Amino acid sequence: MSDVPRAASYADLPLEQVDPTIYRLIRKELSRQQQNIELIASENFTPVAVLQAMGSVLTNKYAEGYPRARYYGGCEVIDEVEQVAMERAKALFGAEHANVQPHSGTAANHAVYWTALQPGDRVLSMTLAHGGHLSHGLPVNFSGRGYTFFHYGVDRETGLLNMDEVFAQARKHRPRLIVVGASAYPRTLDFAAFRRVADEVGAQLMADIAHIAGLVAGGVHPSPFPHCDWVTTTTHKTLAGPRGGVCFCRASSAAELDKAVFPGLQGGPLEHVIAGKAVCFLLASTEEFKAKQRLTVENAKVLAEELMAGGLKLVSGGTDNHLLLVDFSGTEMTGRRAQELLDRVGITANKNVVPYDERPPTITSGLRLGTPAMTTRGFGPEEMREVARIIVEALTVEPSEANLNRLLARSRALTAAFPLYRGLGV
Ligand code: DSN
Repeated sequence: MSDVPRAASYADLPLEQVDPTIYRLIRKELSRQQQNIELIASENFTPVAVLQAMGSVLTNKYAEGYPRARYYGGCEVIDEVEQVAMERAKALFGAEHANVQPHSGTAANHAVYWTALQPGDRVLSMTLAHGGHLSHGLPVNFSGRGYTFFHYGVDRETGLLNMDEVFAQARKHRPRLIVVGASAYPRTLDFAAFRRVADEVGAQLMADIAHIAGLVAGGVHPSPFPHCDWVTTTTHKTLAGPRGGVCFCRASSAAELDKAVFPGLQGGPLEHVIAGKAVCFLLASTEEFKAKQRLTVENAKVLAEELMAGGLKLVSGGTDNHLLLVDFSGTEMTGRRAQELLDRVGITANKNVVPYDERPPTITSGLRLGTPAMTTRGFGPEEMREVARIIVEALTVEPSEANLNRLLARSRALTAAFPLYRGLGV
């Protein structure tokens, strides 16, 4: 018999005892999330039920393959988990086929390119400089290296996508695939109009709805279905689920897309995350979630109006969705300085390039703000008005210690009134 007492085995001990360092850091991050006003447009607070699914024993299981076609034994339970996730994803969005294995939104995009394109093929997407995404053809990204991307952007005057420009670019470059989707575009995407462009030039159409998936599920943004041949998303932004990706396609492309995800691009799926996705899809089909999506948009409009009333300029003059972009072009303020000032007063946001920005991405002339996380937390229009006032003051008052501390106290008062993750063990 071993002389190591069974009770001393780390396998059964809680994190707090096994690794006090990591335990303390998780507690510290929990406290940061509880105290601050979170306005990063791509972040959210996932429900405890999703955290539980992700922290479960499903993390132990290898399951390369798909339900009922795996390369490992013991997958009978995992098969059910993944099947539930797939069925819920399809039902939520009205899709013919869903692959819930992509580890991220970028991986989901990679899988669609891998399926729909040959290396070097021409693709048309929104430029990152106007709100697109790295995986929509940035030269240093796999997408820009593997395929030939051309870009459309927004009008300099209006900050809006101009479908005539999209048409013109499509006619000029004859892409095999057109990508519609953005990570910093505050307005509604017209998927039907993109379909017409794609049909005119004989291209396939892919929507990347990572940012707006929750709004689509909640019925407050038009759906990319059935207009798009391919749809990708993350599950952790407006959907408020676990960090991960999903891709959708028509039934006729299902086998090809599945082959692209596995074995094309990934090995073993993260079944604990897939379980979290299943929980997220269930919750996103509830009336409570839909009401939150409506409030997310209303909160963004209130935030936009109050910021403009306070003298700040917004790209496109407002918002239709969950995010807005403050534009400091032509002023002394930069995105980086604004992010630092807001950090100092307990508000978390990110600097962001604005269309036609003359400053580099490390500085920027813009600040991206989003309402999903604080709406999940319970903020309504009244709280968003106070948030806007704090932002305007933080960016315009003399940044003395006294002024900034006064604003910090006001933002702490707001978060204290809306407890987050009460009673969470770690
Ligand atoms: N990094 C994400 C965002 O903040 O929008 C996009 O992947």
